[in-house]
Amino acid sequence: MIKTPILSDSQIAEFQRDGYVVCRGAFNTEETDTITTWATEVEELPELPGKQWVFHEESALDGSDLINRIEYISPFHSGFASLTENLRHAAGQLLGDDAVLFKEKINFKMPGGGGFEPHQDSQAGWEVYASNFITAMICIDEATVENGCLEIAAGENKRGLIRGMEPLTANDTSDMNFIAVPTRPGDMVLFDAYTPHRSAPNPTTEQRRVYYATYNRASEGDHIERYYADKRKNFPPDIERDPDREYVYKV
Ligand SMILES: O=C(O)CCC(=O)C(=O)O
Repeated sequence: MIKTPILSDSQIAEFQRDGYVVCRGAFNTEETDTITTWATEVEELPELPGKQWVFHEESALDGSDLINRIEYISPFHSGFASLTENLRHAAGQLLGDDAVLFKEKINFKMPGGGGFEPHQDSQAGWEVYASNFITAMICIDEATVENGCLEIAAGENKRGLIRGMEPLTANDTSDMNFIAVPTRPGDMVLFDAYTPHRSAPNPTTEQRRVYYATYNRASEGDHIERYYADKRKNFPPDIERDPDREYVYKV
């Protein structure tokens, strides 16, 4: 059984100040072991059209094929389906409304896996679905500065959307202070869709898996199916791709 995390008033105040909050030990060892087993189960599911969305990348260490991330998991895994329900409460506390799942994924960041340019999640065109989102990140493997933990710019979410459909430029971030947020398995980080964040590649020999579940206000609609249908047109999972077409990752 995985618990339903409930945020304290001080955690909510921290989020309101910084655009993110780190909840250390949100899940105990037993719960974290369960989530880790589920992540392995998802990784081992057959990769088929119309199922969970698997994206690959090439290792910067040896050129081997790596799993970069797996999205759209809950329809095919009851454990993650229950976890998305558990996380809905904390997301709702920060949204000030009932929360509804918008998207979810596991970022694997295997040895040689790439990092993420500084961006706000809403830059990926999310504003057509809802006005803001809360993402809950659950740490599966220890995330360190060395293997590419999250780095977050506190309070910069107050600027709103800086620019759509491309990551932040060096000019945008020149006066931002990105703080490394190392996490241990079972820690949870919540942030909103305007909070700039980034992470470095993983040059180590250990993988760095983290799970992300993103929610919007239920009063702004349930968009998960439309979101993935829209995304399928421009950036489908690797197994569904037309070999003659070029697909460009934007944000
Ligand atoms: O997992 C990470 O290191 C960062 C992920 C991220 O920023 C994203 O998926 O938008």
